[in-house]
Amino acid sequence: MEINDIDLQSYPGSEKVYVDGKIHNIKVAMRKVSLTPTVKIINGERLVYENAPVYIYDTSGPYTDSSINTDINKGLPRTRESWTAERDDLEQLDGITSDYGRRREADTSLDSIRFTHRHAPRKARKGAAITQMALARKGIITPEMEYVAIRENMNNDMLGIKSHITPELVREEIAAGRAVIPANINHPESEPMIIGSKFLVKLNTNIGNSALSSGIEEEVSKAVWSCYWGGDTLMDLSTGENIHETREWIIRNCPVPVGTVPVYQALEKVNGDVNALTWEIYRDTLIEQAEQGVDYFTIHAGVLRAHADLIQERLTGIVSRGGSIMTQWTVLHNEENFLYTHFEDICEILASYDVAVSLGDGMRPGCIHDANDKSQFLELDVLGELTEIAWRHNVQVLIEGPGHVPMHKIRENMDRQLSSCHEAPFYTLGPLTTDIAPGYDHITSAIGAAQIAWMGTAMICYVTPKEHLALPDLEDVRNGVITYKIAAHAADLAKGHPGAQVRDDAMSKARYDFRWKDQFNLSLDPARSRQYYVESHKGDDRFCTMCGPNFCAMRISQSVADNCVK
Ligand code: IRN
Ligand code: FE2
Repeated sequence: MEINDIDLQSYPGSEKVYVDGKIHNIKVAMRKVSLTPTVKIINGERLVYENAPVYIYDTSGPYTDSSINTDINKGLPRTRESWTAERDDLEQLDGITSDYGRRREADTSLDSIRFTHRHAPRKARKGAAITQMALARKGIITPEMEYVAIRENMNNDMLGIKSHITPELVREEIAAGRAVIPANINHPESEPMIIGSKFLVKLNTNIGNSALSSGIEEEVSKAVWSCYWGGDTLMDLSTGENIHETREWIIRNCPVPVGTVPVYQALEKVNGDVNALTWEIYRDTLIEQAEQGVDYFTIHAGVLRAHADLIQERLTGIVSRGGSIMTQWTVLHNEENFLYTHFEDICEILASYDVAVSLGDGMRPGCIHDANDKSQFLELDVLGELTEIAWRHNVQVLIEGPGHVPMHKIRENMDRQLSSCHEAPFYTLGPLTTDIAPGYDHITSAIGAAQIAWMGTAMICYVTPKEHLALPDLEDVRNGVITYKIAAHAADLAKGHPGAQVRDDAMSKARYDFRWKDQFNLSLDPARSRQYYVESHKGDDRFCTMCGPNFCAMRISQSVADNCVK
């Protein structure tokens, strides 16, 4: 499928609305779903009750605003640029200082697809502390902080639901390191979002070409598509050709924060030879990507030389790509991991652009057998050490977690993460709760993701049905995102996030009223729910083919209720 085939206007009954900030001159995007009225005939009298619209947290960006012309060759509007335009703690660079990616691609004659609008990147002035964490610690509520506070409260202001989520709470959580707003100053196309256990559970999607498949167009399509279905952040895990250019296209067209694993590109630069990797090559890659606008980096700095031998006790060794690369490097060189020894230098670079660090779990278990073993938890302790270093540099931190974990071992992961990593937000990959269902690993993992999110994990990394089997296509991305929206929302309900239940209640009422269109429009996947209904529809809207006309319990129960009114 090409990007043109994606029907981005296909959320029926919806319109894009914007809520104004009270502190800053910002407009927060939401999706408003208008509902039809409830109609009842009682004692021959026709009674009509209006149903209030429902506001939905919206990650689709300008693509679903019919008043904005989007063109992937030009990129999205650079809205956030004006928020920081006046700031004198930032300086404009003359051009891309780290030119490696472009030089290399010039050789591969990619001129025809070269991105048309390049922007000179910005950076913190020497000595200036510009990150969201630095500003929060100074007591400043930034436009980004106000934006996420409004965004998290979708329906609450309108419905008068009391919410404790205020711009001041956001500031406090960022200052304490318990929440992260990934917002590189060089990614002004992105709409701010927050990752922290007091906020809505977020989901990350991974896309990226490998050496074998996927072109730039296709990757951009997947990025837009994943945002459309509800992906809160997006990681570009490309490893093949044209990494720099693919990423440029994705970032310029992406309304959500973008993450990467920079060691993948560093390894490309030495043609896949782990032995030839150096700190200098890695450092230049960090700068190159930070200037492009990557919002968070997965950095496997907790993989230590001393832990390499422990993997012999495992059934599936190391399953993290970054973790395996760095472990191999420490063994080949018989030296400590340069990401660990240079962690202070890394933090200095990240702080200049406000790139958040997502401390990689290179030792995450890759099977049920290896869950919660020694190497996994030793690494977690190292991540806790690194968290404190990053915070000293005002760098925002996420902690990555497993992997494959059976249900009875999930709680220990959350408890240990909280105590080892000083309450920095936890970001887990599933976890998959069994190993026996390839083809269905979006489900094996969503079971674990829902549980760990309920326990306080702030972001869950999606898994698609193709996990362990193949590179996901657009349909897999859609199935993965929706499955993870379910896990995240189930956790939001269980955690009592203010207003989370508004959409469920509206759906249930529509179901009880047989307002089918409203049910489709309120659902996570309107197209699919509608399709299933329509396919077997028998002409009467007062039942579906599941129970037929005489056995619809809701219908029977309604006539009981209506008779009581008489
Ligand atoms: C998330 C939690 N633990 C791992 N992840 C994600 O796994 C991470 O953010 C990245 O997107 C992906 C690949 O990481 P490895 O295999 O290089 O560790
Ligand atoms: Fe796996």
